[in-house]
Amino acid sequence: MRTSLNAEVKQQLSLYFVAGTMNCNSPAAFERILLQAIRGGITAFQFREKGANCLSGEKRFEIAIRAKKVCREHGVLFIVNDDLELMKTVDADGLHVGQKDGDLKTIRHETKGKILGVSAHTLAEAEDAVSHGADYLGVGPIYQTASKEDAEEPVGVELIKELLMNNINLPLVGIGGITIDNANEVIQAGADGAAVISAISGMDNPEEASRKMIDVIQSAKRGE
Ligand code: TZP
Ligand code: MG
Repeated sequence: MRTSLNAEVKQQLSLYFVAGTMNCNSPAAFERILLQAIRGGITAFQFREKGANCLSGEKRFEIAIRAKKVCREHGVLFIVNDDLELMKTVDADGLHVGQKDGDLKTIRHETKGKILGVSAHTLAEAEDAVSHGADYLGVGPIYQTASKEDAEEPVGVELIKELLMNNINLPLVGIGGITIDNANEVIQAGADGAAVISAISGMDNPEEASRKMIDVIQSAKRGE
């Protein structure tokens, strides 16, 4: 059961777009960019509405519902960042949590039947997430990022290699500073996918950026 879920999740996490309205300047731009990213071929989306200028309450809920709807219509996985209640209310496919987002045992219990992703920045954090039943790991920041205020120091693709050498066999998604120019390196190191904010949301043409990125990732996965 774990193994087949793993294989499916590995494919679904190939190009994982992460964003909230604050990454896109306005709620309207957020919805437009998400649709463009979907048209470009993203395979998963994480609704990460946090930090300065983020929406709360009813507005947050409404935009999450619409984002989930458009993801579902196009077969894109819809994950909510660090908001268990929102994940449940909108019936998302899963939840993503960081190291400071609460007790993993409780979170795993509360996300039964859903995909649980956990951010890991060291081997010890990865092992802890595995032992608590995480379904995939967000590994990073791989490179320097400007999109997360409290980001840890970049770990490089070496952490992905280290996790694999230590038999961490959950789906691994690199995150942090990943662009069209280095996505190849992340997949070659053994990651199953790349998660990006600015490489899609910060582009003039998010659809084209997504298309080029998924092409690079799929080629790297085929070993080309
Ligand atoms: N977690 C680790 S780095 C990061 C998050 C949410 C930000 C990634 O943004 P970008 O623009 O793809 O570097
Ligand atoms: Mg968090």
